[in-house]
Amino acid sequence: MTPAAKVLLVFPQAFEQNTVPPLGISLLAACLRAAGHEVELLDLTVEPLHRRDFGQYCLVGMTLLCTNFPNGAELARRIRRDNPSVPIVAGGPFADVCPREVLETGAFDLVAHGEGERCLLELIDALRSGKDFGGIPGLSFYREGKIVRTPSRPMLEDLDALPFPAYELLPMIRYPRHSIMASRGCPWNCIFCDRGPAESRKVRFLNSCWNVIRLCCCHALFDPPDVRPASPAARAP
Ligand code: B12
Ligand code: SF4
Repeated sequence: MTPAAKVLLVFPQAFEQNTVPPLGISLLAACLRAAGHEVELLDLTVEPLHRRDFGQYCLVGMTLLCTNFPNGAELARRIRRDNPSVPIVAGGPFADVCPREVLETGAFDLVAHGEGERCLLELIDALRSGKDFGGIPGLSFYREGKIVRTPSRPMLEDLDALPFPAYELLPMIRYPRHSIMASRGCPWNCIFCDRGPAESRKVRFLNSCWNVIRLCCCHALFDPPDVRPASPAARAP
């Protein structure tokens, strides 16, 4: 068991503000906290970047979309300049599809492919215990001047086992809407579509009761006047 780590997860500034809290890094934060780690979340589409000592983190992780890649790379370069020993990891749809473009910026150490929940925990364990991360599935990185990619990892089967997203770490008042995850995956194959790293052909649903509880918690915590149960089942006494 390695000691607890302090991790920063960032959604870099994009073309536009997020109108809902970023689900991916909120889930990753909740998983890290459940494992005893300390996490800070920053959604730079809705909040400014205040001065901070990036050297305090054992890892900085970013979600990259095509819309925030340039800003994410710029931020990673700034962090790298003053804190060369802090690993910077990119995940999310853009990093998943374009790992070369991300790694060639020279600002990111690693790209995480696919679902990040287990990958990030294993990576932090490896970094904290000084083990080689080359055996962790779902990563791309430079080794001996070449980009190597480790085998893909299987998708999560039991989505109900995931914790509630760590929305309490975000400025929830800045989002006009909330979202909850009901499923992952899509069985179809439209040629223009990149399903996203947390998706697969196989559809995986959350248990409906658990989902209704999540929805109610979300409203109760962040939007009390507007509690609208999603299904008749939720209105039962
Ligand atoms: C729902 C959704 C939205 C919602 C956001 C909901 C939310 N709560 O976050 C809304 C409607 C707001 C939205 C908006 C937009 N979206 Co959108 N959206 C999606 C959708 C359908 C699902 C995303 C999601 O929540 N997945 C579930 C979570 C759990 O997965 P995730 O975010 O990918 O995170 C996981 C992994 O990526 C990984 N991971 C993520 N970050 C990190 C970081 C680290 C360090 C690690 C280790 C791992 C990791 O681990 C996470 C957990 O497993 C995807 C398509 C898809 N199926 O993925 C498109 C998608 C992400 N959207 C896309 C786009 C283009 C947009 C918009 C630009 C559209 C527009 N023109 O306005 C905007 C961007 C908003 C912005 N501010 O930039 C594209 C991105 C393309 C790309 N290559 O970058 C996608 C992939 C759709 C597509 N195929 O074109 N979107
Ligand atoms: S666009 Fe993508 S997610 Fe939507 S139905 Fe087609 S394959 Fe599925």
